[in-house]
Parts: sequence; structure tokens; C-alpha cells
Amino acid sequence: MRLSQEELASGQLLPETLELAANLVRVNGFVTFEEIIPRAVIDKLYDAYIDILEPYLAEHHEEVYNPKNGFNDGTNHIRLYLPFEKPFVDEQILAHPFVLSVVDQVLGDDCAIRYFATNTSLPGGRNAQPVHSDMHSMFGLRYGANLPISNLIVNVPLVDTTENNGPMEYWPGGTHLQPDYMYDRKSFPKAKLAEHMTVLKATMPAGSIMIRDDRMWHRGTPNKSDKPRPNIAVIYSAPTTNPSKGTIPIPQETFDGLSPRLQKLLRFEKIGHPALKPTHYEVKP
Ligand SMILES: O=C(O)CCC(=O)C(=O)O
Repeated sequence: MRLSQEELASGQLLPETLELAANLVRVNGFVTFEEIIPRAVIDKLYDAYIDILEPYLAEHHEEVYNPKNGFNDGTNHIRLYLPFEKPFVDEQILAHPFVLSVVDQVLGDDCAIRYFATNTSLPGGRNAQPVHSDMHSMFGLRYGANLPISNLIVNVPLVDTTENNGPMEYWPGGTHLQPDYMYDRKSFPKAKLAEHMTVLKATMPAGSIMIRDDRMWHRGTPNKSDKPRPNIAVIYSAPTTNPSKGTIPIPQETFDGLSPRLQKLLRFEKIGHPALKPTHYEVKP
């Protein structure tokens, strides 16, 4: 969606835009707001991200690179958890009023942030990722109805995402509306179905915001450019459906400097702990 000048200037969605956006998430699995975060903020984030990515890749080369099939099965994709510190900690990224109005509407205003990371398609990838949803079934193969939306992933690309630099591909419209058992690893393979289904590419300008149900099927694709294509990924969860302990260590001083709303969003996280060093290993609660 492209927002009006009035909405961009006031930082508030008009009631009809909010209704449309929330219903698009419910029905289509996602909504995108184009070019929301100012370019200067995005460029600063990109530079800071490259400053941690490059040494990280150099230091962890042996762990992340396999001579047989390349990096991460030839996808050259990396998930890197971010340290909870500036410039990554920015209210425009974590508590943007457009995002909060949509997540409050869909998840409830007691929702919480449970995840803070990046997904990057690095140059030189040969293979696309397998088609997947980010959440697995809650009840395995036993439950045959769709469950309410419990996690919304907010992606913010730090570069213009084009056909050429590894846009995420996604299957909207119904893949988030499946019975719970369809998200089990043993259910009918998504890749087989996806080949016959309509797919979109998440091409968008840097600083756009995509809000998606974490069950919507998607995959990373190879980056044919010579520059990394990072997406920030923040997950907002309905607390009733996501009682896990926190995964984001937040230094007390940093927490104290946040807005009351962002403090509330982060209330289940590890407040008073030193910031995490960047890592590609899964951060467990
Ligand atoms: O290209 C992207 O940002 C999506 C990557 C992704 O889905 C993943 O790494 O699980």
C-alpha cells in the first residue's frame, strides 16, 4: 500500500487505511507499506549492519561454509541476531506507529516483541531456500482447524529489493489459513504444492515495511547482485499464545531510554542483561 501524504506527515494511519491493512493481513496473510522509514535512517542501519556482518562472516567462515554445497545449502542466506543497541534499536524500527496500529488490531494491544534479527541474501547464492512457514503446527497432525494469528513478522529491507538481489518469494492468499496440521513437517510437502500455486516476489524500496503472518509460506532466493540484501525481522506475538521466556538481552540503561510503549512491548525479554553479540546460532529462551 502507498500511504497518503497526510498519513506520512501525521505518522498515523487513517481509520479506513488501518481497517484495510488489518483485513489484508487476516485475508491475504500480509500487508506492505512502501517507503516508510526515511532513507537516511535506513542507510545508517545498512552501514552499521555491514560493519557487523563482514567481520562476522570472516570469523565464522568455517562454520557457515560447506565446500560441498556452499553456504547454507548454496542459498548464501544468513540469519543474524542483532545486538540490542544503537543504531539497531530505533523506535522507528521497533515501535513504528503504523506497525503498532496494525499489530494491536490483529494481535491485541497486549502483544509483545519476541525476536529481533536480520535475514540476508548474500551475493553468489545458487539455490532458493525450501518453501516454508516460520511457525510449525501447535498440535502436530492432530488438529484440523486453522488457529488465530499469533505471530506477525515485520520485515524492513535495508536496500531496494529488486528481482536481481534475492527478493523473498511468498505465497499469499491462503497459505496462512490452513489447518494446524498443515504446518507440521510431516504434512504434504509445501514445495510440491507451491510449484502449482501463485507466487509473488517481495520487491520493494528500502525502508518499506512488510507485516506478515508467520505461517504464510515463503522462501529466500539467490542474490545475483554484488551487495548483501538484508531484511530486519521483528516478531510481535500475542502473549497468550506465546508464553516462552525472552530471547533478547537488553541492557538496563538501553531499556530505561525507551518509550513506555516499547518498554511494554519488550516486557518479557531479558531486561538488565548485556547485549547479545551478533550470532547466526538460534537464540533459545
Ligand atoms: O529472504 C528473506 O529475507 C527470507 C528468508 C527466510 O525466509 C529465512 O531465512 O527463513
